[in-house]
Amino acid sequence: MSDNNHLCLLGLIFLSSLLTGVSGVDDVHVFISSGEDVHLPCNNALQDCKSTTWIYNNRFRHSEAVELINLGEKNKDIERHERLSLGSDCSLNIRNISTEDYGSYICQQWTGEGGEQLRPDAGVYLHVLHVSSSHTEISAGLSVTLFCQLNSYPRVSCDDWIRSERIDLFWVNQAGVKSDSRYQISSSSDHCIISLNKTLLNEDHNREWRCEVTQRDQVKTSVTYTVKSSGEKTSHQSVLESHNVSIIKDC
Ligand SMILES: *[C@@H]1O[C@H](CO)[C@@H](O)[C@H](O)[C@H]1NC(C)=O
Ligand SMILES: *[C@@H]1O[C@H](CO)[C@@H](O)[C@H](O)[C@H]1NC(C)=O
Ligand SMILES: CC(=O)N[C@H]1CO[C@H](CO)[C@@H](O)[C@@H]1O
Repeated sequence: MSDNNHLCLLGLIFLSSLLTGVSGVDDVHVFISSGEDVHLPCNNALQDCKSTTWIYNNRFRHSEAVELINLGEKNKDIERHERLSLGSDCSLNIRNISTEDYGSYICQQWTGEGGEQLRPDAGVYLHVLHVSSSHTEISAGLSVTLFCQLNSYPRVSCDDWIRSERIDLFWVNQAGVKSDSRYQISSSSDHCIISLNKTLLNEDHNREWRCEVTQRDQVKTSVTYTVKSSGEKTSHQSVLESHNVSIIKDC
């Protein structure tokens, strides 16, 4: 193992103890905004990745777990296979995250097809933040609602998970002031959607609004929206631009 890998492993252990806190189970939680690329660490990897299998679990969408990578080879039968790749450290890379990619990802090591499992499962929970808007083009006087949604797959019930992990969703204005911290939770036993809306007033145009997910008061990921007016009197066209800040970085 190279020094880099050591550092990475240490980082992940620190991260997982930080994020799981009370539960004591060393699953890793990764928060990411839609459209970004994500790197899911495999904490039980062996020297090469020929033993690595990645499984995806989201009972809300699939009745059974889906095998994404089988013994180091990508499963070409799945819809999103073009966005997936296996890193040299056996991590799972997913490009251009969509809101439907949230869920539980499990890294396993096997001796071969139908063989024995070499190490305990290593789990990663992926939580996806997505911001959308009621209008893509804005004319003067029109009120625009921005929607911010976190799609999650908690191990326990959604309400318990949010409370115990102290997850919060906020709209933050350009001055860094939090507003509208009341969010709505819709949940079933298998998934959890936390949503937060913000209606823009006229004076909010040309300003930046950021939706942030925090866990234990630390920002995990955020999406920034800038509402821009073109200044063209005849068309009154405005463009909604989005960019993002990713907090959990690749190893
Ligand atoms: C990312 O995915 C969205 C649909 O989810 C698609 O519209 C967009 O073109 C994709 N971007 C890239 C760079 O592939
Ligand atoms: C946000 O808007 C959606 C769609 O209008 C609505 O279903 C949801 O209840 C709203 N959420 C909040 C927290 O107001
Ligand atoms: C869609 C998008 O803007 N993704 C960007 C999110 O932020 C990361 C890190 O700054 C960029 O690398 C992505 O391109």
